Amino acid sequence: MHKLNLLVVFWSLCQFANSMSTDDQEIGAVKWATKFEIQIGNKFYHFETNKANWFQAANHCRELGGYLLNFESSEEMDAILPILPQGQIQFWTSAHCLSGNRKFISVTSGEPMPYMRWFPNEPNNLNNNEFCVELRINGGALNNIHCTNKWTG
Ligand SMILES: [Ca+2]
Repeated sequence: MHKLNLLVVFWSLCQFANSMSTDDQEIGAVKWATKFEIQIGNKFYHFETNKANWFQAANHCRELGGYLLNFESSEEMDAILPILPQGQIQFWTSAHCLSGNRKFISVTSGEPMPYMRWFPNEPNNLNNNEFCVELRINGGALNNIHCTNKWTG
């Protein structure tokens, strides 16, 4: 586990969704074990402690061979939350509405987000300028927020 040395940071939360056959999955597991060290079901996860805005986080996940995280179900969200570093921490998710129609699309799949657990009164689109979606560990829910936010601690 990485040492937490900042109170508020935006971190990247990448996934590698494994849709290969069982044999290939084992090979995939070895191949990805060092980069995507958390496995739940057939998905591998990795989080980064480098601060990044949403665009940087999305690109960084692609560089690693993964994508920013999609929550596909309530169960997946409940499973990953206790594993992540706890505190006033925000992780970027793959959800955005940059196309301007206020529909939240996954940059990972290009499809509407399969599951979104919002904080009460979210998504509020404060100042008409919140096009990306963060996961806040405190409260364990989603909030839409400015895509270029990059807290400096
Ligand atoms: Ca918001």
